[in-house]
Formats: sequence, structure tokens, C-alpha cells
Amino acid sequence: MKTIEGKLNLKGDEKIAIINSRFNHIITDRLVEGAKDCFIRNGGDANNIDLILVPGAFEIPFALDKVLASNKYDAVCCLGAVIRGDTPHFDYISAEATKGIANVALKYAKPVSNGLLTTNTIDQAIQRAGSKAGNKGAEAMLSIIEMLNLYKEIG
Ligand code: INI
Repeated sequence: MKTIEGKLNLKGDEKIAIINSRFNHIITDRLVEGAKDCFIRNGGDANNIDLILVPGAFEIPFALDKVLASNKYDAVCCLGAVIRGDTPHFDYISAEATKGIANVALKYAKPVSNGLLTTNTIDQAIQRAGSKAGNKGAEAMLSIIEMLNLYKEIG
């Protein structure tokens, strides 16, 4: 049996867009830090990252479509934090953002990662943005790196 998988190293010329939402930026800025740090530590060049800011998670898929259509990037890392409040708003925003990212990504043959936190509390978000439960921004970037290399292996 032949196993085909993506390595976790970069050449240094890969161009990446990070789309980050300003909403809950206390959390999402930490996700960007984690993603950037992961990219650099795996051989990427910080000069090859463009950070694209959108108002909230709902807007991520629209920006993602534009970014991928521009053909300027090898991969896109989507980051955001949707935190449950007292109304059903959370359910609509998190579902639409997640579905939207997947739907847009399927139109293009480029790696896209979903680094969208969907948490019940702000504490859970803090835990996933560089404390107790790691940094989901870094995990989202790592998945892009693996997928970039997997695409090369698949040909
Ligand atoms: N956007 C988020 O990114 N996170 C949230 O927790 C959130 N909540 O809870 O309201 C949120 N709302 C804004 C939304 O993404 C859009 O920007 C807004 O509806 C305008 O289209």
C-alpha cells in the first residue's frame, strides 16, 4: 500500500492570505499571531503573508471568494471567533460562515482552512487562542501547509 500525505515544510516562496474578522478581535488577533508564527516556523517567509480584515465571521466567505479569484495566493487561512450570546444570532452566523467557507473553497483548487472558533463562552475562546487548549490559528495554518504539500504529491 502506498500512503500519500503532505509534509509540514515550506520552501519559502509560498504566498498566503489570512482572512481575519475584527469581531472579537481580542481573540482573533491572537489567532493571527498563532497562524503567522506557525507559517514562519515551518519555513515560510513573513513577507509572503497578506492579512485581510473583514468586519465579522459572516463576511469571511465573501472576502474568501474575492481572494481566491484574484489568483494571487497559494492558500488561504480563515480566522474568526463566533461566541454564543443570549439570542440565536450565534447559530446563524457560525453556520453561514462555516458553510460559506466550504462552499467557496470547493470552487477553487487551492487549500483553504477553517480557523473559525465557535464557542459557548469567551473563556472557551481564550483557551483556544493561545492558552490552555493551544492556538487554533496555528492549527489552521498547519493544515494549509499539509494540504499544499499533499496537492503537490497528488499532482
Ligand atoms: N461576528 C463574529 O465574527 N463573531 C460573533 O460572535 C458575532 N456575533 O456574535 O454577533 C459576529 N457578528 C457579526 C457578523 O459576523 C456580521 O459582521 C454582521 O452580522 C454584519 O453582516
